[in-house]
Amino acid sequence: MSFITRGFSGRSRERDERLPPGQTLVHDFPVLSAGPTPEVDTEEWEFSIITETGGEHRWNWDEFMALEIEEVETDIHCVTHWSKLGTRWRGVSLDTLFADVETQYDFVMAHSYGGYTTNVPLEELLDGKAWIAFEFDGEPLDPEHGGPARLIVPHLYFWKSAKWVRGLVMQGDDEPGFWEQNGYHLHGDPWKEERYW
Ligand SMILES: Nc1nc2c(c(=O)[nH]1)N[C@H]1C(S)=C(S)[C@@H](COP(=O)(O)O)O[C@H]1N2
Ligand SMILES: [Mo]
Repeated sequence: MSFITRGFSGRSRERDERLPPGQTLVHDFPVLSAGPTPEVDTEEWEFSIITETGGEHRWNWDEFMALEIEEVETDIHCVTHWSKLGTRWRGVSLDTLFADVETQYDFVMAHSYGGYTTNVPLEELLDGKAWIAFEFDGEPLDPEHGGPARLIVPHLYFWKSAKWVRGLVMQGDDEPGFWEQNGYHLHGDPWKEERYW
């Protein structure tokens, strides 16, 4: 892999171009959790995708680790106005996970250990736009940041990136998840400032 980090030490104009409107750069990694950190060890961890026919695709930790693993370098943007540039992750692409999934439904509800949910259109998860990540910055993902594994959907506000993710359920309608029921935008594009509704 290459270690070219754009932005950090780059010219400030490039940095500014990577910051969506209303965002401020941080260099630490804030923790934002709506509740306590669930304890999930990899022995009991499972991840599933459930379709409208009840069809279920399920992976335990070992099966998951046997999938194609990708390195991802990306900027992340929280609706509370912080952004972090050039974050490095390892994980499995949603394209890989959806390869054998047959569904007519266009929406996904992500479910986490601990009960958190968030809704995302399926097309926002495919074509190299989302991963289930288990490493951050070369280390196993910290429990407080969603370890053992979390969803990352970096082109949407970071509340869509469900920590401690345990599964995705296909949905016919774009029903609101946890924060969306509490006033956050259904979609959450940081470049359009889709913060609240
Ligand atoms: N399960 C779960 N996932 C979650 C949250 C949460 O409270 N629970 N918070 C969301 C919000 S609002 C943000 S900004 C990011 C924060 O991730 P971090 O704590 O790793 O910075 O996780 C998102 N995913
Ligand atoms: Mo957030």
